[in-house]
Amino acid sequence: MCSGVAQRYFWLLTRTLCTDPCLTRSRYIPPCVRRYTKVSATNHLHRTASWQQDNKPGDGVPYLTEEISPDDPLVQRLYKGLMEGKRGLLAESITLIESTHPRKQAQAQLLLSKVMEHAKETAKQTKKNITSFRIGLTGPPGAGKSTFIETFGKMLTEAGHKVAVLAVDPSSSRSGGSLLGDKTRMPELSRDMNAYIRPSPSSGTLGGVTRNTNDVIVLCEGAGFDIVLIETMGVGQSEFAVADMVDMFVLLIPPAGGDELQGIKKGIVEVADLIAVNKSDGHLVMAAKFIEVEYRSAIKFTQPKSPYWRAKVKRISARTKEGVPELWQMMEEFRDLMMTNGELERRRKQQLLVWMWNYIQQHILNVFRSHPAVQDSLADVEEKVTKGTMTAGYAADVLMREFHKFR
Ligand SMILES: Nc1nc2c(ncn2[C@@H]2O[C@H](COP(=O)(O)OP(=O)(O)OP(=O)(O)O)[C@@H](O)[C@H]2O)c(=O)[nH]1
Ligand SMILES: [Mg+2]
Repeated sequence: MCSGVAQRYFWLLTRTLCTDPCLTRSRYIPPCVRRYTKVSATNHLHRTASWQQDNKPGDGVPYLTEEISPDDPLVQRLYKGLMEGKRGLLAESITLIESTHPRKQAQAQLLLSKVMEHAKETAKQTKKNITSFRIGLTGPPGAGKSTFIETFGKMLTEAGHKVAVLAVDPSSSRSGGSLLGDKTRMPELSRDMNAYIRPSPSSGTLGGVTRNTNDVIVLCEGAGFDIVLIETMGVGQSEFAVADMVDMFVLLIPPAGGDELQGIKKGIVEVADLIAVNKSDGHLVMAAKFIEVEYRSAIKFTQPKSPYWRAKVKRISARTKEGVPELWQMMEEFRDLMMTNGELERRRKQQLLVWMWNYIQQHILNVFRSHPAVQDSLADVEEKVTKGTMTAGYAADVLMREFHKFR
């Protein structure tokens, strides 16, 4: 969430960058700037000018400058594989959209547009605008998310669904990923032909959620996966980002209170449509009941996200499977209700706009942060802010001024 100050400067920055040649495709760097490089006496000015030259028009959206044929052989092959629901080709397609190579990005955009076109056609024929169900799952480390996905996923594939699991892990960019541990906790599901488990991407933004996660969902659905589960750990900001890309958001908590649940942010309870209290088995049943009551009363004070649905709390055991079918019934009830009153479609449309602005915000911030003039002053300004010798607002002014001076 942006603070007021950050929003103010983001707006200023947006205005600035709208006239920035780096972001305007038709305007290249004026010759005066290039000449400036030659005559510049200081290293700083030289770096500023070369930064502008390096960031040629179209940067950040390189595929806009790449031309590929509409029947590009790679795209044709992947598209055919996706339509046939081949998991290997789905994995290859996801790798393609995660690539930062300009040509591959162009191919990825073509592939995505073909998949989306096909989805539109299917919607027209079946008269159903939404044929998939996107579920976000979050919970603190050790809550039993992997165990739950194994139980839940198997139950769904046995009922004839095709389930895709996308892991979004804020720690993956630092630790190299927790996929190995997760896959061993989902031994049956990872062998299931009707399930596809995608590890967390190695480079993360927004706390592990890459800008591609949205596109990955589209690909999974294109390959016939009608249930897409997106798992994230209840730390960082990733769960809020995930909540903006799913139809339903589920919070899984262990039967523990106080200190053990400190990792869960209060805000998550507010965005959850369903709270599952896991491990309600054996000697933990009493503790689970206690937590269930506690959360039921806590959600009474939260503002419902939708006029049609109030968050619910359900005790389950991912280990014994108890309560899991009933939890699925609640999810189906939610989906049907939201579908009938058109809220699901409205949410999805709204989410696309949220993501478009997320991309823009990220890109613009990157441009600002990587600017040499900003980088030169950053350490000093940050130190002053933390020491209390400069206010945050004034510090932002200083950095903005530096940016304006040499842009
Ligand atoms: N008694 C009981 N234990 C469970 C249940 N579900 C998971 N566990 C245990 O809780 C521990 C953590 O389970 P995981 O499924 O790995 O939890 P996680 O949320 O995926 O953990 P991270 O990936 O580390 O965030 C394991 O030892 C599981 O066996 C359950 O329903 N009942
Ligand atoms: Mg796990």
